[in-house]
Amino acid sequence: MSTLLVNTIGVALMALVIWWFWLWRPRQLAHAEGGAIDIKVANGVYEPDYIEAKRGEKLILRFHREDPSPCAEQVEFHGLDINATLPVGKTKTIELTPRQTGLFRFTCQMQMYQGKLRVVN
Ligand SMILES: [Cu+2]
Repeated sequence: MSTLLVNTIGVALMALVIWWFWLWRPRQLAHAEGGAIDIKVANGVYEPDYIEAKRGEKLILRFHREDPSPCAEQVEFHGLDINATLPVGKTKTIELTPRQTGLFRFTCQMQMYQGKLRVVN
């Protein structure tokens, strides 16, 4: 591979990293401060789709699935080994206590629905 190509790929990767960690802003941010967070599942988006939580503190997420399509049926928290089936028109409560900090994605089984959970100290 030419040096130019390698450099171009390197710059592109750095741009991606910068975008991902610094420039990307969630559509809606919800802070877990002792209370439960209500998440609407409709029209292909979680609302809110970005949740901030503290490490070691219990997080209560209440999913309200309005979308009847099978796509929205499951929610999976990647890296946290949590998944659940969401009944249509009912509330599904997921409780978790994150033990490590980081950015964790939560998605439906096909990863059309996308959300992020950020765990901080
Ligand atoms: Cu899906």
